[in-house]
Amino acid sequence: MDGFKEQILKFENHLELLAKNFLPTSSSLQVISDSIKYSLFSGGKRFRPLLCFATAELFELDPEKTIPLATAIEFIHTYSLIHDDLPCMDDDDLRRGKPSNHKKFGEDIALLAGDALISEAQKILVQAYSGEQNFKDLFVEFSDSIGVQGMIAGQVLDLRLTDTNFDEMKEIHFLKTGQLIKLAIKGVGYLVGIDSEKLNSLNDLSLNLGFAFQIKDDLQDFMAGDESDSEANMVNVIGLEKTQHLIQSLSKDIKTTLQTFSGDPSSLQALIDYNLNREN
Ligand code: GRG
Repeated sequence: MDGFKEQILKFENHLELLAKNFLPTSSSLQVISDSIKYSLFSGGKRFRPLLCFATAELFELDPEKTIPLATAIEFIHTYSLIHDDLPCMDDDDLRRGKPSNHKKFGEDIALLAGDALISEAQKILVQAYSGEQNFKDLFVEFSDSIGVQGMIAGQVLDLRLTDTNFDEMKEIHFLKTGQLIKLAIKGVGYLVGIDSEKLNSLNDLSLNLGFAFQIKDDLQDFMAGDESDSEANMVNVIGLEKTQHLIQSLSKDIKTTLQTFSGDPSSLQALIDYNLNREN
């Protein structure tokens, strides 16, 4: 991720300033501020924000213009992890090697911290982009991606489906992980104002990237012997070799599709390679 150091630094500074401004400071509300900060600043890779910045480069848009979008998506990502760890969901005591949010602050506060991140994300988008021509489309895409047609649907299928086959697993990954990755890439497409054919192309390649991102996680969990009972793992469905091959072929196809755009895809391609080689 070395090539992205400067952008990450700018983003972290932006997040810290924002957190200072929107989080309550009174002593009686300190606990919710601490809970939100705990999960926002606990070593996430910022993969989705980086996708926003790299997509901006593809379309020769100033990456700074995408910072509010990147922030809103990182807020939603953070909420989804807090809620995913709750006892009623995946019931995880650890996140990023540290106690999960509810372990540290209690289930009540963890639930509310996640909720607060959703409403703040919506406000960030409205404040930054409501004057843009494609704002309505962007906001609908945002709501669908995180809602019951998107990430929440993926979570429900993951919780309820048993003995998942390949197609079901692919659907879960497209919904649960793919939707936010799609939003990071396609969201920038709305800001740039690209035509619907290009938006569709971004849609498909980013869902495939989300799929590749999730099965890379599955692969790592499998290698570490860390497969939670409630979450399906692709390696158990198609085997180790086929999973490795699938990540490679998805990544190759996405890179090829990126070359059909007229701009410079090198930053996005670097993130695809980063996913192939990442160890966390
Ligand atoms: C409304 C209760 C309720 C739930 C909302 C929880 C939820 C729906 C969806 C869960 C979505 C989820 C946890 C998907 C997993 C996606 C994934 C691969 C997470 C890890 O992403 P990384 O590796 O995380 O980018 P870091 O730690 O780097 O930020």
